[in-house]
Amino acid sequence: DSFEEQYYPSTCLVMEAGVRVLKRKDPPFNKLQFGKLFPKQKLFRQKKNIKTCAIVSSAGSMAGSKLGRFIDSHDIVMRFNHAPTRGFEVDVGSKTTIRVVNSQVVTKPEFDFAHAPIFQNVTIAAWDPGKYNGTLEDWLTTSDYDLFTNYEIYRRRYPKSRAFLIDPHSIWRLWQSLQMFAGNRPLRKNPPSSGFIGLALLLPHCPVVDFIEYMPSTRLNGRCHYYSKEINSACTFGSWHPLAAEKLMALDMNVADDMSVFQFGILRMRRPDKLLC
Ligand code: NCC
Repeated sequence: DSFEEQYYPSTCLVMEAGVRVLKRKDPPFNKLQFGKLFPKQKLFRQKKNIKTCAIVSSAGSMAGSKLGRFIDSHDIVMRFNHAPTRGFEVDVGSKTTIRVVNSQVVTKPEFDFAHAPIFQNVTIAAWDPGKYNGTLEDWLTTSDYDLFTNYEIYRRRYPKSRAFLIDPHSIWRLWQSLQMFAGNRPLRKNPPSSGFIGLALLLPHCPVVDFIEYMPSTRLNGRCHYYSKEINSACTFGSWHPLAAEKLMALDMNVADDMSVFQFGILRMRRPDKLLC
């Protein structure tokens, strides 16, 4: 019937965006000296052994969650930007496998991307949206922030590191998936938040993804981050990123019950079967 014709699972839409990291063989980087900086390794070490993944949002309402042990029980733990674990272990855990960082964090001196311990001994996936219809060549000169300089410094300093750049085209494809989900409500043409980019990057690698405190739970406290005192609800509901649309789409992908989502703050998503999409 007409409902079935229209309905296409959101998980499939997110998978089809194909959010990915740039590889050496990708043009134009296969011809550029810069491309030699990209790690030869895969994003994750042993894909077959990955069963569960946790994504830890930086929301203020992570505070008091006591989900640290639960988070650390996952095979992969994803965090964002400079969100700390030290001092917050009970609520956010201590394990970090991968950090998704935006280009401000790579660039601005206060984050000290090339030296700060928080960015070492973890996989890094850095992103910058570039222009909506820009080529990858354009991106190298018109990125929002010049993440390339510090990326190069970092990679030369730690040649064995797994530090990747996310393909900006794949970020805009994810935006398009989001717009498809939102239907006739036009989204502002700003890239999704690191949280949603991270989800799309991780889902193809994980049969089960638990996204913690992305959908605001009953712990909602108005704070922007669990690691700062700043009160700012825009961090939760969005002002620049299309955050509300992202969260509605994530809720549409969720398979956990309301108790899990709204009391504990855990959204659960399953990687869709290839036959489904
Ligand atoms: O705040 P930020 O995000 O680092 O948070 C990481 C991800 O957690 C989810 N989140 C965060 C706070 C909150 N109250 N609710 C949430 O759901 C979001 O999914 C978010 O993506 C970013 O996405 O990279 C962002 O980065 C910050 C900032 O650049 C870094 O923290 C470095 O200081 C941006 N803030 C500003 O530029 C002022 C934010 O808009 C997006």
